[in-house]
Amino acid sequence: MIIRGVSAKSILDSRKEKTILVSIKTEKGVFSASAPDGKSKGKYEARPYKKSLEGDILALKKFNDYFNKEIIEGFEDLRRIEDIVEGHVGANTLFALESAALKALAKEKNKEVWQIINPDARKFPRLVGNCIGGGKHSQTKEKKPDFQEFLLIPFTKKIKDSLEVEKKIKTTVEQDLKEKDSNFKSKKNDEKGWMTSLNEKEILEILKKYKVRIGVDVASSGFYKRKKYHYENPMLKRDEEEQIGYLSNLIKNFDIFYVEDPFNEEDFDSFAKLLKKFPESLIVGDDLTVTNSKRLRKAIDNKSINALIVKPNQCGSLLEIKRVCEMAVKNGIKIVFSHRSGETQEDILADLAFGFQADFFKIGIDGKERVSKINRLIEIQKSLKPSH
Ligand code: 2PG
Ligand code: MG
Repeated sequence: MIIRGVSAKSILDSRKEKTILVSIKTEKGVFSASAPDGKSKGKYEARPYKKSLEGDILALKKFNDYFNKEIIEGFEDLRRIEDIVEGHVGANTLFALESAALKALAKEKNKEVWQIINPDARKFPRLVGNCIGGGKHSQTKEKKPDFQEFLLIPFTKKIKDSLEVEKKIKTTVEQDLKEKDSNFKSKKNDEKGWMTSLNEKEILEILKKYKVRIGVDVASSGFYKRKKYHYENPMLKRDEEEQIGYLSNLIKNFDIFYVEDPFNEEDFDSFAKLLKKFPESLIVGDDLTVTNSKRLRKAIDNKSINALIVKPNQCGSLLEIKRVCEMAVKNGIKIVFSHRSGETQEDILADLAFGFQADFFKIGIDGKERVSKINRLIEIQKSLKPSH
């Protein structure tokens, strides 16, 4: 496949903030892909743009003539694209560019995007759905939970059925919140999780009655300052030991299956202590590992996690994502492909999650930007039906 031209422009994401859309022209047509954007970003994530979105658009324009000298025949040839733009664009731009290239390549080869990554992929990830939110994703002056996300993790064979389970529970949870939270206004946050003034214990008390596994994204780097976790609901500070104690009680009392970023992004040791106590739960790195193979290596050496978040635009390079996924599989670490809080209707995340054989797919339960990706996963599952 020969790339005849590359162009980019800015579009608006689900938060009405600017993000990049990249288009690639080949003999077969024009193929576009856009990048999401986060709000509770890890300190070690790659920058979304080198200097600015506009600067990256100009950089791609400048390199336009270099692309048509390269022949792209398979996934590994993304290296040729990376060699051209490396150091000149940020992770959002690189991810959108490589995604558009994969779409073009899939068309060229008359295949699906996931088949370009791994034609033998068969296992489907379990959905991890955001039901109630707080932290940085709920912009409000009123009280809110300090934890960023309360997640539902159903287990059904069909993705379609898991989505139904999530939707049903989320609707009933609205009634629970109406009863228990006098400030509740049926409002949703950035990821379409319910906004509530309840705190994490009160929320978990509601969720524990449902027949589904429960997860939380503590996103604790967001409220860690001067060696303490600064809780606001209720107002109190916890040091490392107290944070371990508090989380251990929650995991025990509410049978929590999935715990993301329980500690600050530098604290590999506390992650390891929690994992040692709860090897049956998933202790998940997000800001800790930022889809970066060096950070993952450190987490593995320290025995800090048994699951990790993969967010393509944390690093931008699909080749690095492949390295991260291979390292995870080799070391028995579960892979969770994840959306960002600012999303577009781009659905390639589903192909990537399936192609890289993710164990979990973390995504909102409603909103067109989230549902487009679940629908794509359902479509892939339907297309493979005879063998299932
Ligand atoms: C997270 C993500 C997605 P953001 O912390 O896991 O839920 O949030 O995209 O804001 O980094
Ligand atoms: Mg997270």
